[in-house]
Amino acid sequence: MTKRIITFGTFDVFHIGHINILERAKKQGDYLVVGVSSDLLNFEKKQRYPVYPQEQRVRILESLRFVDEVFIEESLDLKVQYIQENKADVLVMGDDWAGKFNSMQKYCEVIYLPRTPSISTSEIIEVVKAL
Ligand code: C2G
Repeated sequence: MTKRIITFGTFDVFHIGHINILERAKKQGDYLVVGVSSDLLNFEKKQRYPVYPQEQRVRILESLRFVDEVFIEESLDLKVQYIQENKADVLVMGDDWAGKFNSMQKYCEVIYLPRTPSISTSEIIEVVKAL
């Protein structure tokens, strides 16, 4: 049976940390679905709009060979719905979210993978600003 994986994130200013988590997420099963935070949801989470608009972030993710399907995540409160709609067997998140999604264990397996050290969208924005 096909094992379906789901993961979520903004994936703004796409970088190697994003590649690493998506590649490792795909290795947990056979089919990887990615929920990309909408521009508005990112504003709610981080009090700023992403650098890349959601249509571009979706296109970048869709072009990766280890990503099978992409949808827009409109709200953090719809996790259960997204997991069920996508028939996800496993939810994968970076360990900056460790523990935060344990309530989803009722619906699927939940795995937190270690983040890639020393890189983040916010740090890249700071570096570019300082140039
Ligand atoms: N990530 C990583 N290593 C980094 C940076 C990010 O493994 N150096 C992972 C994060 O842990 C996350 C994914 O890449 O699993 C996407 O990161 P963000 O775009 O920062 O995601 P975030 O805005 O935290 O959104 O519903 C959950 C949220 O939508 C997650």
